[in-house]
Amino acid sequence: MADYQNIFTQVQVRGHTDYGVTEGTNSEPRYNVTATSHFLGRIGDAQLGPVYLGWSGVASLICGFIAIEIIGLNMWASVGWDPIKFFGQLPWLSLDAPLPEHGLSLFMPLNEGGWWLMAGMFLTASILLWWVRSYRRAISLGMGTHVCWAFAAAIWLYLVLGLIRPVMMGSWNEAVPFGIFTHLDWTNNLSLVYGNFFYNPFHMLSIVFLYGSALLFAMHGATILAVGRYGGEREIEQITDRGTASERAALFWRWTMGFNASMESIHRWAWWFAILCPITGGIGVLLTGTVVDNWFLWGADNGFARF
Ligand code: 07D
Ligand code: 07D
Repeated sequence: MADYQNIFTQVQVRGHTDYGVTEGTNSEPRYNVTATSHFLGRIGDAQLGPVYLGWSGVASLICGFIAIEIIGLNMWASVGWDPIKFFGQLPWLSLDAPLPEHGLSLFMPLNEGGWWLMAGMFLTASILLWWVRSYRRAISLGMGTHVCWAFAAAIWLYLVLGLIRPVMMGSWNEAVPFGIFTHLDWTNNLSLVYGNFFYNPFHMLSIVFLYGSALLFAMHGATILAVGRYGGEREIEQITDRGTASERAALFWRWTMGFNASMESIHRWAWWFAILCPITGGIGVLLTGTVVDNWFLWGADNGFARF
């Protein structure tokens, strides 16, 4: 008899490596090193690999490695090449954006922003190449490209923060530094210098979608786990049949709040909430300093900020 397995059951499948489908368009070469892990089996699929190695993935990893090297070596140099200080002070170390006098120049002394610019170019190339990889793998598997477009939404915010807004402001100095706490200081400063981000309506929207994403994620995850005993995660069988886990899940929400999403629409809700967080956020950052100089005063002018 077929058994339902979930995180509380003990069975771990250990068979021959499953290489996945090979027919049609998705018979691309994969790096055939595989392993199984008991720990991974507890949180997901126990099989590790095979991984597809394509030009975009390899190029992305090389660019990412160069960016991390430039950032890391600059940080290490900043503590006199002392390895203990490097690890001990890592969260506070930083590779800062170019000095304001260099404007949007592409050539400047390395320690006045040249290294930052080079690291930024490699990091951006790495992220864009990883996007290409995710797009090509999706097409190759005959899937939609929803994951790639969601990733593109995050890349939009990243590009606004480090490229588009600095270009519009005429200075690389506007961009984010590479550093753990320094990028938090930068975030706080941007809010302070431009009159409090809480009065930026696109910051408000971005927070709505951030909090909303967490709420939807909790509701959906909890609902499916709650009908796990009826096989709720086997979505296909659940869509048309009456009396299924899905029907109970839907009824739970209809009885609780009068409305229920469908098995398909809940994933559209999740996708839209998630992508709208960085999309609205990017708009809010782009307007800052370019169109609006002080969000509090802008709020006062528009009737919602009060002195
Ligand atoms: C859980 C997926 C895994 C990803 C992780 C991040 C690096 C960076 C590089 C030392 C949810 C890997 C981190 C590779 C190492 C160097 C040079 C994703 C998950 C675990 N931030 N931010 C963090 C980035 C911005 C803000 C943490 C990146 C803006 C605040 C981490 C970017 C602003 C807080 C981090 C970026 C901003 C953080 C945890 C890029 C406004 C925190 C991130 C490329 C949006 C939190 C100490 C995480 C923290 C935090 C990375 C941009 C604000 C280091 C890569 C400029 C307020 N940010 N951030 O879990 O603990 O994300 O900081 O744009 O409180 Mg940030
Ligand atoms: C950063 C997208 C880019 C990331 C990419 C990933 C790698 C790593 C990983 C190897 C996160 C690249 C990954 C390179 C490889 C491995 C493992 C997405 C990113 C492509 N705020 N605030 C937001 C709140 C305040 C400020 C957004 C809350 C203060 C600024 C979000 C509060 C001040 C900016 C949000 C609060 C301030 C933001 C970010 C509360 C001063 C932004 C959304 C409760 C601290 C950013 C419009 C996001 C934005 C932003 C939340 C307070 C400043 C909703 C909850 C008032 C300057 N804030 N904030 O998805 O978009 O980020 O603003 O107080 O720029 Mg804020």
